Amino acid sequence: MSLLPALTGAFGDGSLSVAGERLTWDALAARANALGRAMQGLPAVAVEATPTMHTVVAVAAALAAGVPAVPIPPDAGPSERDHILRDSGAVLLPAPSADTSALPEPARDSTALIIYTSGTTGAPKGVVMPRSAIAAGLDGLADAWAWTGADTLVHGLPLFHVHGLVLGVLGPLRVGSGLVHTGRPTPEAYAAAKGSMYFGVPTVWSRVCSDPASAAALSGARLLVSGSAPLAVKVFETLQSLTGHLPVERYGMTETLITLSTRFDGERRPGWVGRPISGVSTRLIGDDGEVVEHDGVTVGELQVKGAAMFDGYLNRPDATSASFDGEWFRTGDAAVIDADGFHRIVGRLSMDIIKTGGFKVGAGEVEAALAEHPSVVEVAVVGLPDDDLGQRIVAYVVGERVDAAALIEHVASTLSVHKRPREVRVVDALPRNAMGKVQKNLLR
Ligand code: MLC
Ligand code: AMP
Repeated sequence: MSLLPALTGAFGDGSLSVAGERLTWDALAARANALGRAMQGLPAVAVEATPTMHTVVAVAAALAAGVPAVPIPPDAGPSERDHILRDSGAVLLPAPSADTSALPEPARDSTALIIYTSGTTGAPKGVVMPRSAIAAGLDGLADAWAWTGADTLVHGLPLFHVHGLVLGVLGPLRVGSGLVHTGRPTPEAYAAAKGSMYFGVPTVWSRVCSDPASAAALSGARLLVSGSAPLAVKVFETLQSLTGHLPVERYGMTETLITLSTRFDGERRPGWVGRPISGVSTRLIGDDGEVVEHDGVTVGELQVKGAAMFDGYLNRPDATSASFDGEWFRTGDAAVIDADGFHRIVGRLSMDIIKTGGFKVGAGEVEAALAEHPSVVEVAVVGLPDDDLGQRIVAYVVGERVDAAALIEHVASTLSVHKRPREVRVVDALPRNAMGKVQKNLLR
């Protein structure tokens, strides 16, 4: 079976709509095949991943051609953009060919996407994702959510990460469901779209809860799905009372795709992310390397393995081997598993990974950008609890004549807007331990 049957005429007369532009499956396939034919032989293509049909066509074309697609956040500043282009070797999109016929299916194990993700320090790493992983990951979700061609998926998530791009675009292209991408994930746009399945990060669901009229309009849907960050129990319960739906919560990572989810036909428990999707196994490892009991209370590092695994970090064999314990991928998330196999994510092992609005941001990357600024002598960046964003980025700065707005703008314009601190707090000194290491737990 091809990775994306939508590009080979398998689904008849369905359609998708992205930010107001509609295409039938046939028209999408024609555009993707024409552009893909012109891409053949390129090392990788960079796609300026605006929330538009152009992005969907370009990514579909690269997948049709078997050329790795590298989505670039459209708001990426020069240093982030230069890093991604240099590291991936991706080239700009060519002009489409006139030939719109279907391309032969590329090898199953070839690279489909290279998606950049933040670590605790340094520049983002390119996650090399093979076609086979995308097929396995999407099939697991289709099973967990009974996701079929009869569905219409609605979301407005960014198209440069796993949630919006792999689940939210390649999902419909594999399953044959309709897609309405709303451009931005606003409550009003979700309400107007009248879909059967909705995707959102917790910030989106919390904003839906603040708009009861829009929330009520989702009551006719089949499944509301949350992921990319923890869904607060309060939001889960408010969503239930306003929409009549218990949201499905799922957990994943760029490197592993979605590994855990509650099911369309199973228990949905606030604060818990369910069981492994088909083809995935998990284990919990304690501080001394021992396997932790499934008693619902003892915390360990969550490790996962399965068919939807990435091939490694591009040009970073060191980081790749450090992230595995044998065949098990170390998620860096702390979790518990109960006797029924239900998983709850209790936090991150490292304070240097911040999740803000569902975006993963490395404290070290933001600290490095701030340290370049002439007014900054020392800086430490942390994520503080935030009702809207889950965590908000806060920079503690030691410096001279610090202008908070200028520092925030400096990060927004060199990295990307979502990596900017929401707050800058000027301090006389950073708390340090006897070794001289900044004690971020004291800042939090
Ligand atoms: C503020 N703004 C600025 C700015 N400060 N613009 C330029 N420079 C500055 N310094 C602007 C913003 O661009 C925006 O403008 C407006 O102010 C509000 O900004 P915001 O507070 O950030 O809100 P918003 O943009 O609405 O973002 C909320 C959000 C977003 C939920 C829509 O965080 C989001 O899209 N999150 C999804 C992240 C995601 O998809 N993660 C998945 C990772 S994959 P304007 O004009 O644009 O409104 C993964 C695996 C898995 O995690 O499990 O799924
Ligand atoms: P990313 O690298 O952007 O793919 O982000 C992956 C991280 O998001 C995971 O390691 C988790 O910390 C977090 N995450 C994703 N889904 C959930 C969830 N449902 N609950 C809690 N954390 C989540």
